Amino acid sequence: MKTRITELLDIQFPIIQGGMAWVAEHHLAAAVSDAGGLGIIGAGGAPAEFVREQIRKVKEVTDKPFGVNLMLMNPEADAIAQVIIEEGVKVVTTGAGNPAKYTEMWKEAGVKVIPVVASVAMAKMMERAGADAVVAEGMESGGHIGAQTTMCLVPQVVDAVQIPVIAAGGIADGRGMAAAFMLGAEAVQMGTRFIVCRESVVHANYKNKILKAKDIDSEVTGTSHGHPVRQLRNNMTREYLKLEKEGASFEELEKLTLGALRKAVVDGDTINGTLMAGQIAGLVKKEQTCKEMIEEIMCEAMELLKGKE
Ligand code: TUI
Repeated sequence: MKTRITELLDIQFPIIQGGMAWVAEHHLAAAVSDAGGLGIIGAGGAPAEFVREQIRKVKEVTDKPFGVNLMLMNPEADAIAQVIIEEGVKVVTTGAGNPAKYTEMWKEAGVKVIPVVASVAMAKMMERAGADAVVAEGMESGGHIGAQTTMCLVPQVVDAVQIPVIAAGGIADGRGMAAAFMLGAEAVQMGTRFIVCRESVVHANYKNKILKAKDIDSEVTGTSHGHPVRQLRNNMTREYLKLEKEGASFEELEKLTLGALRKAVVDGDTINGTLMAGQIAGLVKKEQTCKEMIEEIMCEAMELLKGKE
């Protein structure tokens, strides 16, 4: 399948792996890129030199294009923005903020810039700043989210900008991909389904929570202080939401979540860890290799989209 995104990124399939903090490390990124999608290293809150090592490890095992996601709240964001250039990374996606201050230097270095946006206004601003494409991410997604749904956001962004749009949020199979294409998207970004893939180093306890999740099993914490985060319901979310309801301060709530994503991903602590996942977790029922997953999704989507162009 050819779209402006497959051409822009020189990839076989218009499937991009979300830049999930802790989850999107070098094994996963390399496996997705090797399978013909775009693998992404998620910088999350990691130090710049750690990100450099991750980039080098992907380059050691694959010649295929891959990207880095810069989470803009990372205190080392400036340094990571430089590392991306120094290491010759071809594609950068950004999340949780406005990457305007980096776009010029990335463009000059020939890096393709794809900000994740959660509104039409942000998409237009990113296009003006020189972005090559945008990811329009709905609030069905896991992790840090905006307020619009994928179904409403994607077609409005598609109408508002000339650059190609990648849909994200609530997509985990060929039906979701086909639906996104009907809304005008030219690729999809998926996170939750990739968490459970065989090459993902995420602890088995976390994977099992996703595999067993139902439609209603995610919860959004942090709305009261403007940092909404979607994750699977557990002791941590119950405690967090209770404190939030009682009017706890941002600092108090932060204390509760400090290191909690690592606890979930690395230690498999499903009780007090942060199990970031999208609403689509209820649809994710099996562990597969990235190649099996991508090929299955592509077959389903192509079948549904046949004759639609
Ligand atoms: O960034 C994400 N998802 C994330 S980042 C993350 S790391 C984290 N860890 C612990 C607590 C909180 C975060 C986990 N998940 N998705 C992309 C995304 N970006 N979603 C929404 C946005 C966004 C929101 C507002 C992008 C731009 C924006 O505009 C802000 C501005 O400055 O105008």
